[in-house]
Amino acid sequence: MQSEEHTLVEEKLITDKENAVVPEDLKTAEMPCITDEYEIVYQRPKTLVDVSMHYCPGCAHSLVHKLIMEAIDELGIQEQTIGVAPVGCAVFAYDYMDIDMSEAAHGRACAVATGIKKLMPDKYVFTYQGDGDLAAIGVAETLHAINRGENILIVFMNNAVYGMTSGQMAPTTLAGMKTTTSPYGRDTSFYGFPIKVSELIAPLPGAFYVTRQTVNNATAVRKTKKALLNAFRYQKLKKGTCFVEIIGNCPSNWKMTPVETLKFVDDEMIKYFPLGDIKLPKGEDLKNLQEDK
Ligand SMILES: Cc1ncc(C[n+]2csc(CCOP(=O)(O)OP(=O)(O)O)c2C)c(N)n1
Ligand code: SF4
Ligand SMILES: [Mg+2]
Repeated sequence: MQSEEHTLVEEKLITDKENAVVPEDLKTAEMPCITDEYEIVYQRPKTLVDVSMHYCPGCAHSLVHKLIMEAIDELGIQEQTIGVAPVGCAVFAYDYMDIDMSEAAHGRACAVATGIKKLMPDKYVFTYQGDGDLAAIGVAETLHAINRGENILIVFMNNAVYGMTSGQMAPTTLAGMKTTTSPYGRDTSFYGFPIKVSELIAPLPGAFYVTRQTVNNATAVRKTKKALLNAFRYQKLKKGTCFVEIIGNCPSNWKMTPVETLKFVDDEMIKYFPLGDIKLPKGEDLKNLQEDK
């Protein structure tokens, strides 16, 4: 948390450059007090609405929203993009994404996205869905949309639980993982095994690009951003569905601190859900991409 004094100095630097005063204890030899001397290296993407989000502290949803919006900004496709929000913790995604968006009933995002894309084939259409939404109630819509090769992007947030409804077991809950409906840990002899959705859908002929990423460290965040950028770009080719699975977290329902969840992703989640590209487009499929943004 910033001290009151520090905040005041920052305000001074921004609003009153000529007369800005830096207290002795904040001064360093290298510290210029004119903001024009700084190069801007990071800014909130303009497509990400400047409001507080409702997510719990440390939740990956907010970070992934930002990455999607950065990708849209960088590709300059804000006006041409339509998103479909899920039912789940990200149900209010449309409050944060300054693009055209539609809500879908629980699990039906791929069906809604299909309708939108068929009516407006030149738009960039994506769904944003949790594991309960996509892999449980929505598994039929998801498989059929991909099998039809719908030219949409599916962003699949896998946090291994039903976050919004207080942490029930999801199709992706790890073996042994405690949830509110598996309080002694998921017993696979009773509940079955966690589904690897990316591996399940990759063999479908309609799947064009399938990758699994995470966001628990800076390198992973950059890779996820690249995957999202590629997935949006590939949509122009009209060759099939792009599927970007992102291993997220849920500090509140995993009963961990945000930092502990990052370690859990490394130690447990990505052991069962290995990261990387599962299906890549063939070179010849990409030959028309260069002229596109
Ligand atoms: C038809 C229907 N069934 C059940 C629910 C209750 N419900 C709301 S969100 C949710 C699960 C969300 O989990 P997930 O998709 O993994 O999203 P997360 O909150 O973890 O991001 C459920 C079962 C609902 N809203 N509608
Ligand atoms: S309950 Fe879990 S998934 Fe939902 S906002 Fe909180 S941390 Fe994120
Ligand atoms: Mg979930």
